[in-house]
Amino acid sequence: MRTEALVAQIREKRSFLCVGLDVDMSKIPSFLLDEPDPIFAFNKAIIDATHDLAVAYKPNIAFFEAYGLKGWESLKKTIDYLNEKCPEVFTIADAKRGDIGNTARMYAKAFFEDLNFDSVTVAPYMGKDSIEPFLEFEDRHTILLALTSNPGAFDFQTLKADGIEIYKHVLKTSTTYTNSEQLMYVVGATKAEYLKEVRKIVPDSFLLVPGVGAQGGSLEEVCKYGLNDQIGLLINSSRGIIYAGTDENFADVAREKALELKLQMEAYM
Ligand code: NUP
Repeated sequence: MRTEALVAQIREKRSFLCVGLDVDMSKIPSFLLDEPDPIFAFNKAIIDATHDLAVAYKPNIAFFEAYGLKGWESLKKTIDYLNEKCPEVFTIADAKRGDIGNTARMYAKAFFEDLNFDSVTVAPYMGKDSIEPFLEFEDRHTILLALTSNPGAFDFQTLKADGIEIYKHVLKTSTTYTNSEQLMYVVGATKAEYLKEVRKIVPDSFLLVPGVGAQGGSLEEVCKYGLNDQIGLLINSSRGIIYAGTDENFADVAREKALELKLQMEAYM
């Protein structure tokens, strides 16, 4: 998907909500466990209930890999369903890959060609030759981890090298890569005040912002510092939406939570 199409969808839906599909079998309503594919049944119900409110969906690959071959099949069914049922939404494989060039190219093929995701998250630690193979794929986006939402982000990402923080090096250096216009960046909602600095380096880039809801990040703060004139934000909530309800009406409750966030976003647009 091209960035223009994403921006058009945001303006039409008046939302920049990303719903995270982090399916944990121990947390889904128990009646779904009788389904032949409980993970897909859960995702389908969440997608059906929220796709007019959300502009992006982000399955976290760990939650599928944890269930082996069956989990991978559920992932394939989920992305196929998204691409067929709501082709306008932006899809994110939250896989946090990163490896030497020829291996990176295989990761890119897996997520862009085989599974047909619009984007994939990539860890920048291994540098240019581990990232550029993802950028070779036209109309796909590569979402680099810049400043993550977890406490451990301060172990390395905010340390200084040559006088500036490592996350700033990630932002600055990556803008010199071939096809860097296809880059987006992860900045955690729990680090909203850093968005001022982030926007000085990448004023126009889209940012994927996880960490509102269960991790305690503030939507208001993120919007205050992160919005740009193309909106430029995809704000993710996973547990706060998908596990808000626990019984037969879980999808309706998920919709209510998604609507709450969407209405707040609309007010900031
Ligand atoms: O910095 C990051 N923080 C984060 O939580 C980068 C991420 N990709 N994530 C992911 O976003 C995390 O792995 C999970 O899939 C989602 C946040 O979920 P929740 O806290 O809204 O439940």
